[in-house]
Amino acid sequence: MALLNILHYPDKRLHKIARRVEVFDDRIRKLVADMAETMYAAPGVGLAATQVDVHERVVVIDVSETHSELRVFINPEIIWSSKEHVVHEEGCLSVPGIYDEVERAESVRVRAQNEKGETYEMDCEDLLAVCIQHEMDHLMGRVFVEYLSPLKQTRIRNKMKKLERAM
Ligand code: GNR
Ligand code: NI
Repeated sequence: MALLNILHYPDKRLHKIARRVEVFDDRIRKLVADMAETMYAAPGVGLAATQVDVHERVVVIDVSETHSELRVFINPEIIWSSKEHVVHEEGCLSVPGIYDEVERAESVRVRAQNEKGETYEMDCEDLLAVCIQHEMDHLMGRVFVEYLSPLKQTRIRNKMKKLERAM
C-alpha cells in the first residue's frame, strides 16, 4: 500500500474528465487500496481518483466514524435522484481549509461496479448521498467551489495560491 499525493485547487488536472474502467485487474485493486489508505490518512470521508491524478472513474467512500465501512464505486452512475434537495456544508481534500454550503439531491440511487467488476446498486442518503455526488463531480472535473459565487471562487483561488507559495 502507498499514500498518494492529493492535487490542490486550482490545479488544472482537477478539471480533467475521467475515463471508464474496462479492466478489473490487480492494478485497479492496488489503486483502490492506495486511495482508501490515502483517504483514511488525510483524513477524509471520500476520495475520487481525479484527486490523485488518475483520470479513471474510481471513488472510495467511508462515512463511518470507525473506518469500518469502505465503499468502492467504479464507473458510478446516478440512476435516480430525489426531487428534494438539501443544503450541506462541504469540504474537500483538494481545497483544504475551505468549507461552504452546497445544495444537492437529498438521496440518490447509484449503480456502480466493485473492484471485481461486479455491478451493484445502492440507495444513498444523508452524508453518503452528499459525498457520492461530490465525488462524481470530481470525476467530471468539477470541484465543489465551482457552485459558489464568482467572488468567493476568486477569494478561494487567491488564498490557495498564497498557501502554495508559503509551502
Ligand atoms: O472529507 C470530505 N468531507 C466531505 C464533507 C462534506 C461533503 C463532502 C465531503 S468529501 C471530502 C473528501 C473529498 O474531498 N472528497 O473528494
Ligand atoms: Ni473533494
